Amino acid sequence: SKVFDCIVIGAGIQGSCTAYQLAKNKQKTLLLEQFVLPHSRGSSHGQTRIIRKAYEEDFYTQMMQESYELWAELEKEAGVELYRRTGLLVMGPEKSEGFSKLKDTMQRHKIPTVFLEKQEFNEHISNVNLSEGNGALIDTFAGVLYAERSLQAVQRLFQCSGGVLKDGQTVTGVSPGAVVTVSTGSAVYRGKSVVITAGPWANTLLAHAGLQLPLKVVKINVCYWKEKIPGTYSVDQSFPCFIQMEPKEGEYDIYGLPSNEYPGLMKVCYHMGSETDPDERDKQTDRGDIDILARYVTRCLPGLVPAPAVVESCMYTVTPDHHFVLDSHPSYGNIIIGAGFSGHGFKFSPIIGKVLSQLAMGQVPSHDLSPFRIQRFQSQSKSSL
Ligand code: PYC
Repeated sequence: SKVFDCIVIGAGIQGSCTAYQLAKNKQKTLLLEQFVLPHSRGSSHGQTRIIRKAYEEDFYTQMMQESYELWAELEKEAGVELYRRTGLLVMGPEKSEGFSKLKDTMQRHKIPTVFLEKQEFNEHISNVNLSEGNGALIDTFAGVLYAERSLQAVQRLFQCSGGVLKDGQTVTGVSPGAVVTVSTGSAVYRGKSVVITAGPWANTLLAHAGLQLPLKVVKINVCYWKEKIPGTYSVDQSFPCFIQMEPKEGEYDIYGLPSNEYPGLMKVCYHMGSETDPDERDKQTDRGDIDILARYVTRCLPGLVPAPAVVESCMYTVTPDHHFVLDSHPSYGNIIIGAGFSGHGFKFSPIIGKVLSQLAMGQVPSHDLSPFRIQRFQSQSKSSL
């Protein structure tokens, strides 16, 4: 049978962007997806995601500089709007390490930012109560990515560049070698390299190649809250996206996006969930996160009814340090892994696609990937590898 230059396993946003980069570079590329497309069973569905440069870590802010350029290129190539600028309001305990680091990173990289004192906050941001002791800033070029539209656009561009996309193909075997053999229930494919971007199924796939990563799959309750007065938190009223950094000790961030997919409903979610088997996602019914959100909405977003009107489901695949895995397999250099996006990878997908494609083509990646190496887990937990 035909040997592909590369087989990408998993057609979520990371795999689709990787496959597109490969096809653009004239690589004969096969993109495999276990479910029939489109679907809502992974981590790339839903209408919107946040795009921002506001990060604590320099390496994410730096990668986002190029990611914005690649998103703009994609928009042009696809001929559809993928990004809408709304700004991002970040609120967090003023004296916390996280909020100070984020402020420093924004300043060091000269990211256009507005710092809001309490009085300015009250003047400019209506219908939000800033928590006691919290500081606030606005990442002015942040906004919303149209997620599902982006995924479909990238897959379309991939196919227009000569790429082969096969959905409804569950991979049942990966045999390493100079040419890697990938088996599905119905066919056997061969590739000079393989990229595994299987999201919550990363470890299921990696088991075929003798590797397990310390990944935790969690179910996210994607909650939409009704505006008491329609339009209060809408993009048309210039309401921004927001991130509330850890509202309380031991809690995770809360984030929100102005009403969009459901007019009159605003998306406000908790940045963590309870562990789940990705094949049995809907058996996880924990709603502890919704209780935290309801208390936050009551306290800080008084224009919303404090009980979610719609709850949808998504999954995060979380690493112990919440940083991605972008690396080659430690024993097989032609098996490339993109995993553990920990609920904040979508905005990076064009740049992630670029660096994973570079690894698959045996090139030196154009970004420093040292924060994303598999080796970092070895000192933490030898037994998990
Ligand atoms: O990384 O901005 C983000 C984000 C928002 C919601 C989930 N991730």
